[in-house]
Formats: sequence, C-alpha cells, structure tokens
Amino acid sequence: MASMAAISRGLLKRRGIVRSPAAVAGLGARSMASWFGHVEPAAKDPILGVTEAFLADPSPDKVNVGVGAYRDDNGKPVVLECVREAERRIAGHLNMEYLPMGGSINMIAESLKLAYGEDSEFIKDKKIAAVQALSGTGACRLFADFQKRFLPDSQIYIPIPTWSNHHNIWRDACVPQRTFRYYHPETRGLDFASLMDDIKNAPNGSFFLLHACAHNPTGVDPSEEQWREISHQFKVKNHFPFFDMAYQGFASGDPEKDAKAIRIFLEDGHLIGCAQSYAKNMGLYGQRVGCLSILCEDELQAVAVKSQLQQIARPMYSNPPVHGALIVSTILGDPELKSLWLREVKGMADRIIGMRKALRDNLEKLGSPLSWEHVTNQIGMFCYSGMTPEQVDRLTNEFHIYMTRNGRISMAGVTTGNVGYLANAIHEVTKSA
Ligand code: PLA
Repeated sequence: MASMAAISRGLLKRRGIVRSPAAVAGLGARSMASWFGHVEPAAKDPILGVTEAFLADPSPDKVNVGVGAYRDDNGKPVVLECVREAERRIAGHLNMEYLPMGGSINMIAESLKLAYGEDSEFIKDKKIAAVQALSGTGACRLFADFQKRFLPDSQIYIPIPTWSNHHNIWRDACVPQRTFRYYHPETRGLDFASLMDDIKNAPNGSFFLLHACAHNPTGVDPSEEQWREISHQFKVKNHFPFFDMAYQGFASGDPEKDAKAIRIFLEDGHLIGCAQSYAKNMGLYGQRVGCLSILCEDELQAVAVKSQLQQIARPMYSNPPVHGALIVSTILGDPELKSLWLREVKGMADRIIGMRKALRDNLEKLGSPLSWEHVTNQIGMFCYSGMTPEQVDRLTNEFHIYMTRNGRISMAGVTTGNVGYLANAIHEVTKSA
C-alpha cells in the first residue's frame, strides 16, 4: 500500500507544484536558475511612481504635487495634534494581542456613526455588517472580493475618470468593469446628463462605484439636488451604490456635511456599501486604518455578511493592525479630542482652499490667456488642471515639478513657498496652447 507521503507527493506532482527527480535533472543549470526568468518589471504605478521619481531627483527646486498627501505650509508632513494626544493617552497601556478577525469594535462603531449619522436607525437596528479594513484600498478590495464571491456574474460600473487604483482593485478581484460618464472636459464640470443616461442604460441591478465626496481626480461633485436625482434613478433601476469615502471632511471642511450623498441614499431606502479611510482626514496614511460597511436588510443578514467578510480577510491578512485603530477610536470616542479633530480637518481643508485661490491669482497675474476658474471651483484635495500629458512632462523635465500625467495637481502639496514657482511653470508650458 502506498504511504501517505508518497500519495501526497504524487498529488503535488500532478498539480505541477513539485517535480520528479528525473524532471529536475533534465532541466539543466540554466533553467534551474530561471524560475522567475520570465518575470518582466511591472509598469510604474501612475500615482506612487511619481513619488519614486520625485525622491530620485536631486534638484533643490523640486516640487511634489503627485500623491494626495497633506503638507503644512512649509511643505512638511503633518501629524494632527489630536493624533499626538491620542498616542500620549495610549502609550504604555496597549497590549499587542491580535484584534478579532473583523478588527476593533470601537473603531468600527465610531466609523459607522461618521458615515451613517450619530443617531442612525440602521446602527441601532444592527443592520450594518462592518469590518476594519486596511485603509480605503483594503476596504474597496474586500468589497470587490465579496462581490465576486457572492454575486459572481455581477459587474462594477466605475466613473470616467476615477482613482487609477479602482481599476486594479476590481480587476484583481476578477469583477468585470464597465464605465459611466462623469466629467465634461470642456466645462470642467459634471457631465450630469450623460451620467444619468449611463445609469438608466445599465442593466437593472448593477453595481456602481460612487465617490462619496471630493471626487478624485476631478474635484467635481454632484450638487445635493443632483445626488437626489441620482439616488432616485438608482431606486428606479434597483442599482447597488458602493461609496468610496476616502476624503470625508476634505470637501467642505466638515465630515458631517461631506456624508450628505450617503445620507440621501439612506433616506431613500437604499442598501449601500461604504469604504472609509482615515488616511487623509486624520493624516494616518501609513497606519492603514479604514472600515468597510454593508447595510443589510436585517440583523440576521448583517451577521452573515460580516462573518463572510471576515472569512475573506482570514487567509489574506488574518486580522487588521491594532495601533491605528486605537488612535481613531481614542479620538472619536472622546468629545474633546473629537472636536479638536474637527477643527484640524477644517484647518487642512481651509489651507487647501487658500492655495487654490493663490494658484489661480498667480496664473491670472502672469497674464495667462487661459481660464483658471476651475482651480477654485473644484473641491477636495485635487485640482484637475486640464493640462495634457506632454505639458506635465515638460513641468517635470524642465521645472522638476512632479504630478500625475492626467494633469491632476495635489493641492495638498502646494504651499505659500512654492505656489509662485508652480504657477510660473504652469504658465510657461500652457501659454502657447
Ligand atoms: N479611494 C480614493 C478615491 C483615493 O483617492 C484613495 C487614495 C484611496 C481610496 C485609498 O486610500 P488609502 O488606502 O490610503 O486609505 N488616493 C491617493 C493615494 C491619496 C493613492 O493613490 O494610494 C492618491 O494620491 O490618489
């Protein structure tokens, strides 16, 4: 009788995971050394690749307005005072035990209040399945994997344009992608008519990815009235809205106001999904704290959905990291720290608004023949400048200004010190256009 070991070796061989000694001997030295010889370098990420190029540039004039990372007016990364205070309170009191698979219960409870409202009936009725996620990216990915697992024939409708990584996330989750129109290059505003047409023309019961506020990269959001129409049409078509809320607080300066689109959909009786991130609004970029929530029909369904989300997480990363979640729950769970946070979010949003005005003023003073009104009309972290990839290349090659080739300027990286230099360079590459 064959031994267990021999049987399992046979199984592995059939699956091509181990090779027989004869097969290995026949491979020869060259192929033994080239297990990964066929692996080509990956294409550079359109956003994080910009940071790599910026870091490699020795020029003292260099400016990074690529990645959406907030800087103070001296161009330095910011740790919020509420975060520093939360760290002081945590220090020495934290054990390093694993969190539950679904993450920090307190952090999740606070996150749901931010997205669904302090007194939300859905929270009271326990209708929301929610887990801590590896920031906004992880929340989107977990949702995409969940969608594939339980609705394997579904697709996702993604706005054009969108954050480049949305495409990667749903691609890697093997969910087919469709697009819907969103932005009008001529008006530099929302293409509302086309957006509504695409919602109407999608098959009933489609999944749609919506930016809850401060759309990336365009800085263009629907008005409240337009959100109401969108929500109404979603009802008619029975579409499922998945909100990516990576910038709550960065659109208006007030997280409560920035949740308006979600609240409208909730009022209209939709079931929704929501990805939240504390990277930007708490400046916790590298801590990777976020939350994925799915509003279900009842508590029973929410319990089932949560258990399945945890089961998707378990073989990927088992359970999420503890430190950032504790910072978030400490801040949001303490009225004093929470109001400090709200002031600090407002401060960041206001500095960005100030820089929009400064950039536009500078361009107008230089006598630019183009209109730069959109710089101040757009909201959130980014200005979708309208510059072409070739103009962006000139900014980088001639002026050491680093940004994504779609013409997106991260206003969070613009400061009193560099706005004049930036405006001058933009004027140089656009004046003859
Ligand atoms: N969703 C949107 C719309 C985003 O813009 C980003 C980050 C995320 C999710 C994910 O953020 P998180 O995982 O860090 O929480 N976008 C950045 C960074 C700021 C990036 O590309 O990763 C950007 O520069 O577009």
